[in-house]
Amino acid sequence: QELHKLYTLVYVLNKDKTKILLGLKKRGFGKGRWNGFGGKVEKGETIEQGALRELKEESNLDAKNLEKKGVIYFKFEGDPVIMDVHLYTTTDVSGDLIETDEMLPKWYNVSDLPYSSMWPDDPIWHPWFFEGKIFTVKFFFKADLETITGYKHKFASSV
Ligand code: 6U4
Ligand code: NA
Ligand code: NA
Repeated sequence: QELHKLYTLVYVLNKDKTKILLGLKKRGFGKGRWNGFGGKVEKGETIEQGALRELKEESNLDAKNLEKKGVIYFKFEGDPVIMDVHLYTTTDVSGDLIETDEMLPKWYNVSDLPYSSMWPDDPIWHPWFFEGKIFTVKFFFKADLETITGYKHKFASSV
């Protein structure tokens, strides 16, 4: 029996898409790793509302519009829960970027991302993302949260 839990992940890019805003996660799941902004979708909100809320909570930024880019599924050995991470991007944000209890934000050149301190699946799907593809992918991890034992992906026209 599979149990799915909904999460969001927002990648904020600058207008010419040469820079990406990442946050160093200061607590909880993925602590010590650089990733996009996001979290659990709460009861009573849509996935997109959850994405906007988490972006705001974690960076203080408001996004005008989000573009859906994919869904990344994570299965960890020994855990019945599948994480469904809904991936969005935006180049249109307003407000003052701040460090929060959860995230230390930093702009990176997309050509120079800190992959050794990111989730190990990121270098696999980033090329698809940066080529503008829409995709679904499922990653199978060992319980160590570090080792990928396999993945399956598909490209789509929408997700
Ligand atoms: P709390 O502390 O309960 O408020 P919450 O912010 O709701 O937590 P969190 O931060 O645990 O949820 O959610 C996990 C976040 O990590 C989501 O934004 C998805 C993101 N994430 C998970 N796997 C990722 C991966 N491989 N690469 C990545 N982000 C990932 O960049
Ligand atoms: Na989060
Ligand atoms: Na949350």
